[in-house]
Amino acid sequence: MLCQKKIIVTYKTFNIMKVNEIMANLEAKHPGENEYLQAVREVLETIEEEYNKHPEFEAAKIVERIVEPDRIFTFRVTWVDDKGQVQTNLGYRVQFNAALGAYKGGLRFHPKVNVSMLKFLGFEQIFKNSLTNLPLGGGKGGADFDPVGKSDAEIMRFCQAFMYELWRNIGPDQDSPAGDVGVGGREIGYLYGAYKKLAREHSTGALTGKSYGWGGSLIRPEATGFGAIYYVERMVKQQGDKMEGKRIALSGFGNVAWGAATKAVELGAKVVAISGPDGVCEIPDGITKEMIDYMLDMRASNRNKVEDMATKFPGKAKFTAGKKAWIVKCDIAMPCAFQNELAEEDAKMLLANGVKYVAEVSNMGCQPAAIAAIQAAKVPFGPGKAVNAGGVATSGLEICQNAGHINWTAPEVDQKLHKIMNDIYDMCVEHGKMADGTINYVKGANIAGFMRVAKAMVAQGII
Ligand code: 2IT
Repeated sequence: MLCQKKIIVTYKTFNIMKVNEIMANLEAKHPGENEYLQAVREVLETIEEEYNKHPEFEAAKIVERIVEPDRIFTFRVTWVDDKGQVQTNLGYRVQFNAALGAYKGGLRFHPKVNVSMLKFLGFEQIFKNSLTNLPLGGGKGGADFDPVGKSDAEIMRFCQAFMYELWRNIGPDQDSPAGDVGVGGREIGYLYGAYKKLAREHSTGALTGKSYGWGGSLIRPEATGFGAIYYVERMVKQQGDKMEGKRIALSGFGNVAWGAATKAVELGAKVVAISGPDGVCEIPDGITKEMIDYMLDMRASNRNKVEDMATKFPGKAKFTAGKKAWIVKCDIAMPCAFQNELAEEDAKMLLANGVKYVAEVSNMGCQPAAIAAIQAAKVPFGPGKAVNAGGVATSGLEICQNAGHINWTAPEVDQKLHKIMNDIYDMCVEHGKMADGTINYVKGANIAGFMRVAKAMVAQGII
């Protein structure tokens, strides 16, 4: 009797996660890795209650294990520019967690890339990939290489030099990178060519986002944006509302914003803003098919200027330098560019202008104070790891097609993508339903994503 009591007391006292203690340890161990610490804190705070109902998780120290990557590769990438000068960059691959499958996640080429950024992205990727219900572990990589202003030949030489190092650590059953900011179809082509030459095998599943015709999947380029709109459509329906006629402000003008704009227009919504590092383009009558096509030219030019849209379509798009997309009055705000791009003051401006929904399409696109302000105003908020999961989900479908040596048609892939997004949405509702009937999509996504990984880790033992 006494003994039993003691066990219960011990369990209650020690077998629970203490977020502040864990965060204090991580802050001491990884000082200055702010994005990574931000991403970890958000997940731990929202899963804490559910986690503590599972003593088997704490017994296996799941949280302490899941917050540290399995391993990180850091390597020097040296290449020769068009002037014949030798350039050196830093390349990385963070292999974060392989409980559910081989490591999977994009490569980001951007001058600000560092370990903290890739650890936050890799950490988010674990739960996002879990939400897709496909056998995908979590990883991320990239380099502090700036593609802006680089020639096509320079991009190719950089991708080849990057692969000299990375090729040994990737493969369809080991780790399969894809694109992210600064890495699109062209870069994946050069990366794959180099991989194939070095590895001496045509192993298409080693990279995703390939072009159609040599292993790429139809709908993969559109998938992140399409998936985001499928998710937002469910958020809108949940409120008894419809997409038709909604004014949408998107940030960025890259692959993700392009896909989202395409599907939004198809559903009868109006995209009234896109943006870039140079400012915002307001499009009062809504973006047209020609303008959406022109987004691809803007990306291919490597100029990184949204002003080009206003120059090409005078009278239709109005450029304002130095401002964000959030100054434009809209019903739905969808950050599609970079982490922490939507700050608290942006959220307040959106709310003052009557925004009805906010959905992150970029990874961790909103700052914590912005999310808090949006949620406090009872405006439905969709978190990136759920909203943008269509991209990696379709990468998973690309790997399936590669493994089976088959190509699915565009409607076949789109239908599977749509089902995956609907399932993710349903899981977020199931785990995010609050006592007052509202849905906390952040909580729902984190719990649903975490549970699958944690159960797999427990089942696979202490490794
Ligand atoms: O953030 C992401 O999910 C991506 N950049 C896509 C990753 C992938 O492996 O397709």
